[in-house]
Amino acid sequence: MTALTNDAALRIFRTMTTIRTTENRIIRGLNSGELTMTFYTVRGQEAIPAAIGEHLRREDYMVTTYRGMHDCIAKGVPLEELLAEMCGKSTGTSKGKGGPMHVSDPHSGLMVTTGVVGGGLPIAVGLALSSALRGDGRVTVVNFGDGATSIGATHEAVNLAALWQVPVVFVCQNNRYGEHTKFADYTRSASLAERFATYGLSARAVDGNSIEAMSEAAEAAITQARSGGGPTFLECMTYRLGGHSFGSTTEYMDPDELARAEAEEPVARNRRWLVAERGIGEDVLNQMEAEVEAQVESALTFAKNSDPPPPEELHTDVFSTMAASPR
Ligand SMILES: Cc1ncc(C[n+]2csc(CCOP(=O)(O)OP(=O)(O)O)c2C)c(N)n1
Ligand SMILES: [Mg+2]
Repeated sequence: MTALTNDAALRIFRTMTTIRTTENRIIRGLNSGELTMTFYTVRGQEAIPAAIGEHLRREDYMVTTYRGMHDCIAKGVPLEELLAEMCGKSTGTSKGKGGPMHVSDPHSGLMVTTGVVGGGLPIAVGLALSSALRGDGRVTVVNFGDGATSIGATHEAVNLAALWQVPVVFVCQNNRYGEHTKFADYTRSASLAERFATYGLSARAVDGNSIEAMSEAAEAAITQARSGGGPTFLECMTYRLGGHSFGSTTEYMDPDELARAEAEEPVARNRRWLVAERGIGEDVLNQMEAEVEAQVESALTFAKNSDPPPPEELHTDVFSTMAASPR
């Protein structure tokens, strides 16, 4: 295991800042009517993919969910094309026909975004199996929520991955809520890592809001998968700092717990850590934040200035060959 350098910690924090700045800008646009899209907050979950992205290669595969903007950014999907896709524009990763819940960008290894809870895991195990058969050295990372651990497909996928020892990392982003239901109201398991360890793969819980802890866990899991050591299940402990989706309430959430999580939210927390424990200067961080702010604004301008796909392209890219029309 290599020690986390200040350069690596700063790269991870920059990715977190890009994610947070992009979300803040989208929320501002949605609130004012400037933007229209479905949006699932990733606020509070930034450190997980930012640390994972630091240890992945461009050709590695990633699978994510509707709550996946942070994963897309961390995997290296170009911000302009990502925002254009989310805005339904022809310059987007899928020419604006996928939208925010179906982002895919094979050029950067972001293979699938799915709205089907638990649906990503079998796809990821298939991708990892293809890498094992081809011997291409790629690792697949699949992100999913805590609620997805109550779906049958999740268990089928983890079981087969452990049996076949394919190069996959299961990243459970445990934000303590499945839609409007809190963790303790849908399972008696205290620890998902302990429950999934019984399938016979490496499994551990990690502080998903710490750059240092997440980077160490990600590096270990990715190195193990790449070297043929088999899959890992990471239960990344975090907290959803808002309602399920844009416009939905938080009234069913515990207000004290939410306030405590907000006080320890990962962007501010890791910024404090970089200054206090890593000796990074405020000037360095301020400059980075200003650069990111400008980059996000310019990417959004690109997206806003792009055209939607033309009506005559309605059926293009939908099927590999158009099926004959029924009579
Ligand atoms: C198979 C399936 N069942 C139910 C839903 C409805 N649904 C959408 S999001 C969600 C909650 C999932 O919670 P979790 O896996 O913890 O992910 P999070 O939203 O917290 O990221 C549910 C039940 C769905 N999209 N797919
Ligand atoms: Mg959840």
